[in-house]
Amino acid sequence: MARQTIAEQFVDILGQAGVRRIYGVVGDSLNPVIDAIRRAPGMDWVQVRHEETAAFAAGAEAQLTGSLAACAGSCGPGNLHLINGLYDAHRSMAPVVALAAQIPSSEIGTAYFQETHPDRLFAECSHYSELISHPSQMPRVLQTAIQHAVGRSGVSVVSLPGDIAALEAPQRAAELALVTRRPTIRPADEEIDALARMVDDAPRVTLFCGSGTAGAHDEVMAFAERVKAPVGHALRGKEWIQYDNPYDVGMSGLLGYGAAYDAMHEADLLILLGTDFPYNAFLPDDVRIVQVDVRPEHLGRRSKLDLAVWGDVRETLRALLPRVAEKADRRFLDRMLKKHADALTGVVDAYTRNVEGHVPIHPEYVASVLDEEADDDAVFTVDTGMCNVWAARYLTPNGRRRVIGSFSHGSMANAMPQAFGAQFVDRDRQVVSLSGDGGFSMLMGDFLSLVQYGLPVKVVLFDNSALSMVDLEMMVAGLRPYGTTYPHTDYAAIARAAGAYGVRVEDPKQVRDALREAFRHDGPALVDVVTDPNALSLPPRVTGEQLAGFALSAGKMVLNGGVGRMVQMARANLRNIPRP
Ligand SMILES: Cc1ncc(C[n+]2csc(CCOP(=O)(O)OP(=O)(O)O)c2C)c(N)n1
Repeated sequence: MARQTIAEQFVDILGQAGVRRIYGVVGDSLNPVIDAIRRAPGMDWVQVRHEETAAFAAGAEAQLTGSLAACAGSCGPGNLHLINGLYDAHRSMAPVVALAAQIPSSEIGTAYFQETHPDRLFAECSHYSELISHPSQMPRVLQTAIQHAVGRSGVSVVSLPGDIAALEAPQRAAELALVTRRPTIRPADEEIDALARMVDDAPRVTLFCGSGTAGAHDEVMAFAERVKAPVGHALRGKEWIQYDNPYDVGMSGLLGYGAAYDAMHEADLLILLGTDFPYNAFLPDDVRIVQVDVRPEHLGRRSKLDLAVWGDVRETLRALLPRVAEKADRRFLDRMLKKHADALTGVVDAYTRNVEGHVPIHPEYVASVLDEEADDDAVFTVDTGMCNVWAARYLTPNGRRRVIGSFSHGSMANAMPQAFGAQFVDRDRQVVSLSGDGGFSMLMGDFLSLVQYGLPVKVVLFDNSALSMVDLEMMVAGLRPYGTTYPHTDYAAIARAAGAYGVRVEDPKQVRDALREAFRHDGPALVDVVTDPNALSLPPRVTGEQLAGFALSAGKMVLNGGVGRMVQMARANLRNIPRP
């Protein structure tokens, strides 16, 4: 069998681990690997304009498929540009291997041209970050990197000097036994029994769900039915738990709505399911709390726990269900469902009146029309900023749609690059980027990559010429907004100049047709909707003096606003309450 170079072996092994493409920008030390990719069947090089896009794209791909994705950067500045996207992937628990090319191995430690130490730089945003300084570390180092990324769900970084990449590998890598899937984790019987006792002892139980409830919709519903528990969620739990949910009481947190906060605080027992929800100010401190999580390091770091359960949500609930007694009393649940429906109705009545006639266009109107017009299996990517609020309130999950954002890392500019990666997974699936003009312009260069690859991503730009989310933050802190505005920019014209479909929308009557037209277009499209920068979702009737303190207002709903189709669902759940 012909010998392989280290570069060829690297690409070969990534292919065995299920990687189909590597996103990045070429350069010096990376060139042997690029050449190996060019020759490797079944592996593509995806050329981006900014390496941060490469990392966001790989992270989105991994979040969509659940399997390994990859990105690469050349030595020094090339791989340094990956860092923010890698932080995001790591904190979203997306399995990604990043190749950080390194300067010639003989020069490390001499302040050589472009010298950095990626193995150190990426230590904080990875489970594993190592330098290959001798060919005989291959294939073991790459195998270990893959297994960290897949097994622990996150990022691994391999730093590889260009001279070593070009050397012959000491052995072929044909028969590596790679781990490509995580096992399920079932808690010990003692924990399950303890949890069952606590549930039986508690008259009122509330469930609060995060991204760890992915794949556990049926189990959560069955458990909620058995113990008559209201079910709230964090933003990352929304896409997995909010649909077909007769127990839904909404979302808690800074963007929260409905009765989730009340249901969590008025329970006797709160069960946190697969959530690392960071805002402990929204969690009760006088209620018994159990947390179930597949990552033991998540347990108890947000609130004091009465029981910590290390396990998958689905496995835990499957084991738990037969051991808990059915509760007959659903008064708490029904009271919370009513509270939830009332809260949403009040908000909708106060807020959505006449938005369809509002100029500049009301962003919530755009989001609600987008929700209606997008496909039932669309992938939405959502920029950090006010788009998070619109997505949380208006996108209606159904178990087939996906919503990806920078929900743990909170980086701007994530949406369009994530859409880029999501569209590579399936060119026939509708991928929609909800972009802020601040976020979009930050990595706008990679709109050119969408055009270059003919990817039919639809960018819906909430173009308010402002960094609105920060405006709001400043007001909440009692500061005068400063440094938060941009001059008006015709992004549709920029899109057309780049070779894409671009349309600018200033009249609310044109929003629906513009979206339909863009969705019909067989290629990249940008809908530049000029939106109202003052459409901050403040609670109705908030006065200036109240603003500073309103992060701690009674309902803990920092941002208030419309809630789209959720109000219908909440009302339907009320109608379905069994009559005695
Ligand atoms: C990389 C990065 N820089 C700065 C911030 C702070 N920040 C959070 S949201 C935001 C404003 C986003 O503006 P835009 O994308 O225009 O959306 P809008 O809120 O106006 O809808 C800023 C500056 C951040 N989260 N990430």
